[in-house]
Amino acid sequence: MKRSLLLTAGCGLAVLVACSGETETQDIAAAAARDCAALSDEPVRIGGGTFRMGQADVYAEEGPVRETTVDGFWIDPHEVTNRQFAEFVEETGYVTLAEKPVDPALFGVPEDQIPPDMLQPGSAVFTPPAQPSMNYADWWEYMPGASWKKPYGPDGAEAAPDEPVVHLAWEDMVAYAEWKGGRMPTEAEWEFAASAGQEPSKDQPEQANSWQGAFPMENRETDGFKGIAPVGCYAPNANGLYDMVGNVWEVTSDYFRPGHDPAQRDNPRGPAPSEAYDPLNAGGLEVSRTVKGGSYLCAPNYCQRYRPASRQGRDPTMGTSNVGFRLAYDEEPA
Ligand SMILES: [Ca+2]
Ligand SMILES: [Ca+2]
Repeated sequence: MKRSLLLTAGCGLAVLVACSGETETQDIAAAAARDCAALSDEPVRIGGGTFRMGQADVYAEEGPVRETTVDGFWIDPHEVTNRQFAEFVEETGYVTLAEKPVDPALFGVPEDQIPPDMLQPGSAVFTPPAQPSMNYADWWEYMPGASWKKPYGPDGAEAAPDEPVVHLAWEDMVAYAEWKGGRMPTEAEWEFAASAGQEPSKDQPEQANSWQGAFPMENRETDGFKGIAPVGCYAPNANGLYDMVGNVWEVTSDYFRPGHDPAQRDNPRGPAPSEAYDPLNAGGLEVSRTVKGGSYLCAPNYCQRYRPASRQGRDPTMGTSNVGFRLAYDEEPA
């Protein structure tokens, strides 16, 4: 686990030590303006098929486009919610990585050089900068006390039951998957389910929560949400899946490398760990996993990743306030 530097993920990345500005809060008034449905948790069957995976006209890491075949599977209809994760924690007593003290030895520097806050349990919270900036270090703050239970930090609101669970490390997601009888989806499965037969587009979608206005200073909230939205506030895609192109990024099982291997076309599983590389987590102690679909922080001027083909690497050892997940299943869940 490496908490000193950053972690990748999202429309930006990284954590940092110091930061100023106002911490994000859920916009209750805006949330009430949308009609958010109470969704079923029942996984959706995705029949196998062949599709054109990747996108050629936005970011280089999303190509090359190639015909890709995926076997059938089941997938959660929405991002795993705080309500669902709480059931797991109540039954098992599980404690997430963000809730545990940090081992100073993991930083690789003398302990007196480590900011004390970085040794406390916590996670990375998006915090709008006080001044215009395009440096992600200015809007990610390592916040002691932030965790899935307190996504905005110790002084913020409790986790809302119908919002996606965030601030989880890879191992936390895998623990939940094992308890639930599912697994993390591959990138190809996720993208096949998200694209749902539609042609790739560069347009900002209305089908999920993203960012309208000039990130990171101007959030117009014309989609109804300043921060995370509960699941089910936007129309599902043609497969009946919600929030595939926004709200929170979703972690897949593939290790990350910029660009796709054109030879991997039959149920691809991404690069081997030794072949993986994430330029945004180059010094990480563990290999980045691939995250998909963008988040509420993706805006036209900064992160046009509110699309099925979008992908970034993500340090598996730490969570943030804009990354979640959903499960896949090989057999119809009981
Ligand atoms: Ca929004
Ligand atoms: Ca999502």
